[in-house]
Amino acid sequence: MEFKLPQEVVDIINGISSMQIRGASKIAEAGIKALSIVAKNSKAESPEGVFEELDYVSQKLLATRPTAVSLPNAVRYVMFEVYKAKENGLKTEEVKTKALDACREFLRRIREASIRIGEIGARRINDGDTIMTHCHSTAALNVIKTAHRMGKNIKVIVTETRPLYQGLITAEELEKSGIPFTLIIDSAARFLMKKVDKVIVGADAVAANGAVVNKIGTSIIALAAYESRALVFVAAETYKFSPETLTGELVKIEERAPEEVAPASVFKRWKYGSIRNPAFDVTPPEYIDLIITERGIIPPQAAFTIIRDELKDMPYEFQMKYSTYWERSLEV
Ligand code: RUB
Repeated sequence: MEFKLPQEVVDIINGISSMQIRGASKIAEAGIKALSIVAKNSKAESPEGVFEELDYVSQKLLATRPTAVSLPNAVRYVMFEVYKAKENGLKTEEVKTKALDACREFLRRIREASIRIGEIGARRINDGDTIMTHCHSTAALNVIKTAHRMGKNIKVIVTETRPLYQGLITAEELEKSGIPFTLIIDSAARFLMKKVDKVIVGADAVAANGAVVNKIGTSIIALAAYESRALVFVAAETYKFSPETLTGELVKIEERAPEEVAPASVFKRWKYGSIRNPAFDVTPPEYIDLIITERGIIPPQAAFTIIRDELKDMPYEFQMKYSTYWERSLEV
């Protein structure tokens, strides 16, 4: 069934796919906002109707970008609450209320997790530490900002993060917070690693074996840190752990347009050449010292237990229905 989505929801869907809205937690937040707008404006006259409308927007949201697991986890949480309400015989308006309550609850979880990660992670930062970070991660930055607020004297090395330069967003935030930083090109990461005590990055997904999917280049930085005996910390809310990886799927790595890497006027002339532009890569658990979650610090090998707790009583088919593993049409 097709529905006419409110313009604000269409804008969110387009905003995520065009990366105006970006970063795993911001993407989840925007997805939840879209679901709550649909629930609020729903004209459905049956519990099934409410479920179908929300399912429709969920599928569109899941078509936007495939890698940040925060989005399917957020969608799945809300849809499971709506599904249970419908199955338990609640009335139409009550199902809508359940949907809105679930949206509010997940938003609260996003906000609280972010603050808690800052507090927990900051305790592991020492006075005088030099920290390298990659891309722009709200969670990683919260650790750095909280450590700074605690009075720890820290310096940050920020990679520019080609091709879209999200490192500049990080640099601007550090500037506003009065935290000393140095911006470097991505390929200078190993050259400067000897000055680094800790690498702190965010995550788009954490797999059941503790591997971390994050912005392309993260795995090279982790490798250089390992070689140089600098510690690697990943700041990741528990809603970034991927239940799909427990049931055999791999996290899908988004490949973006070649125009982000080189001008079309150049590569369109090439007879022999092509461009690849993977947006994320996978850092194996061996190169990660710890993952900072809002429930505490865990070794990457404990990722499985977080995922198992998240899934609890969710039916397998339901879990699969809201996985980004499946191809969907983005057309709205
Ligand atoms: C962003 C990125 C971030 C994670 C975590 O990639 O890789 O490190 O999403 O971010 P993109 P946060 O810019 O392609 O979305 O901690 O803010 O959720």
